[in-house]
Amino acid sequence: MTLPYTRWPDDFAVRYREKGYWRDLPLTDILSRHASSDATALVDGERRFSYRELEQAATRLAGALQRRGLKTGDTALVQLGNVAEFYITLFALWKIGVASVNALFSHQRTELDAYASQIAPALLIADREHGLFGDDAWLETLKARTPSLRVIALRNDTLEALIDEPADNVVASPSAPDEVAFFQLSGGSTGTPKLIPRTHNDYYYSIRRSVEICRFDSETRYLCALPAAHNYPMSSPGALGVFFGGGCVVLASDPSATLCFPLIEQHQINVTALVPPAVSLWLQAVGEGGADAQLASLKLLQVGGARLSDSLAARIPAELGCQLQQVFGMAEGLVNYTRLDDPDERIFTTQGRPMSPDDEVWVADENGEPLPPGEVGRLMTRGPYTFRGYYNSPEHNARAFDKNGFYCSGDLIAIDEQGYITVKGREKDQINRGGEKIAAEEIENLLLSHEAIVHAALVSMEDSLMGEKSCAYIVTSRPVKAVEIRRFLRELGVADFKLPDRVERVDELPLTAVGKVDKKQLRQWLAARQSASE
Ligand code: J2J
Repeated sequence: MTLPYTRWPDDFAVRYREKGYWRDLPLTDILSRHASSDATALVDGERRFSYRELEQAATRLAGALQRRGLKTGDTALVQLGNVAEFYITLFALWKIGVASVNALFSHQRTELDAYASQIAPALLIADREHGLFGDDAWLETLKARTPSLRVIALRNDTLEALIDEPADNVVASPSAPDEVAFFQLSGGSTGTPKLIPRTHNDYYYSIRRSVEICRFDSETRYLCALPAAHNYPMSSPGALGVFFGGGCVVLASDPSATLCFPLIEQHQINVTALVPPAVSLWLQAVGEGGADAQLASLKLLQVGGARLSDSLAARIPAELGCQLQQVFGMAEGLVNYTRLDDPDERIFTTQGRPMSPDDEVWVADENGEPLPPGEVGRLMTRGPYTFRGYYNSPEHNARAFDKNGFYCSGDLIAIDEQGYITVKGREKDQINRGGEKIAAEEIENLLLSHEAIVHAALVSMEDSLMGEKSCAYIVTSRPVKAVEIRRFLRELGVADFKLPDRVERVDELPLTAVGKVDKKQLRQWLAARQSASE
């Protein structure tokens, strides 16, 4: 009936409740508290949903799934893009206590397979519009491989009919507030993507506190242009924060200026969230003239997911005509914000400070000892909405946490005397491609399954727009072209953003003194090549 997860120790749970962080309410409360409101909650293209309608649609879907035997403690694999059905499904599953993994729409076979094998889902909700589900070929493979799968509902096919079933005899049965509500996706640094159990209590607190800091309310009109399933546009404060406050979410399928600027004007959007490369493109679009008027209603622009350069940051108020808020968060929990009344200097040059008074954040040296303010080291954190362990991953957890339950995010940071954080780099073996995270090991393993590849190492290379892109260094038994490698990975079924932007064949990979691939050396080679070609 309940899913296993690493709990907070009892004394922490007591304290988090005493302080009012954990209120023992299910996440369904975010919507049901507005159930009698006719205010517009969600706009998806031509479709509009009031709070009442959204709540009713979620209840109908919950009932339809309940009638098909889904129950508390079951799990679901969900893959929906930025469409109303994403939220209808989210709330429907919370209502009946089914914990989902919400895959990104960019995910392909490899990622979905990895999630399905970790959670053994009873339910699959996906979209015929996705290449994988255009016909039943891969679905049949997935079904054969996933004996737990009992119910399948596809958007643009059978999902709509379920949402339209009458809401007879629906029994609200969310999982208990201190149990797993759903799984968030880790950016990852390991071979298989890790899942993050999020409880109702911890996630609801992170949303409420975000709403307070970002001052979301019924006047908020939020454009959701990043992938709706990602933790940032979902909870920081994201769409769930908007729903909590009674505002309106407008969906966009991507963050391009051509799509978003007209939506901002049409729907009088006053806040949105972007990753740094999208900011560059927006600045460029405004620079080309004529767009400023379209952005007139925009008051606040949140930027996070990857490091925003100080110079780009400083251009935002002047050129986009809105306030900047930096957001440094992670699906594992901890979220830092610059505050709305912070001085410009701090907003432009720091990634903010933790949102909760009970976020414990400190900087460790390589031996795990605390460093003084201002020094650069490993980010260590624990708190009322930071998880205590990846799902079913005892070995990885042993490395990712210290003995006191502090999570080591793999980020290298400095904290100033006022508690503000600047992100200085990264220790985890991950590439941050404009906010999209690539676990090097995952791609290296796939590369090694190619018959001609003997050794493989994926490293980041600097990119003026994306911040980072990926380069695969490979040792091969015969000449292989970059296009062949990319085609090979695509055929294995991996999200496009994980395909190496560049492939370098070398005779051997440099090794460190202990015999590991020397990625620092590889990055230096790349940097030298890039500066030579400039
Ligand atoms: C530098 N690096 C950053 C920033 C995240 C809000 C905002 C973002 C995420 C997110 C999120 C960064 N500057 N401003 O979940 O709720 C890098 C760090 C971090 C990792 C987490 C949210 N903001 N990062 O990006 O789980 O390396 O969450 O550890 O995808 O992104 O990635 P993810």
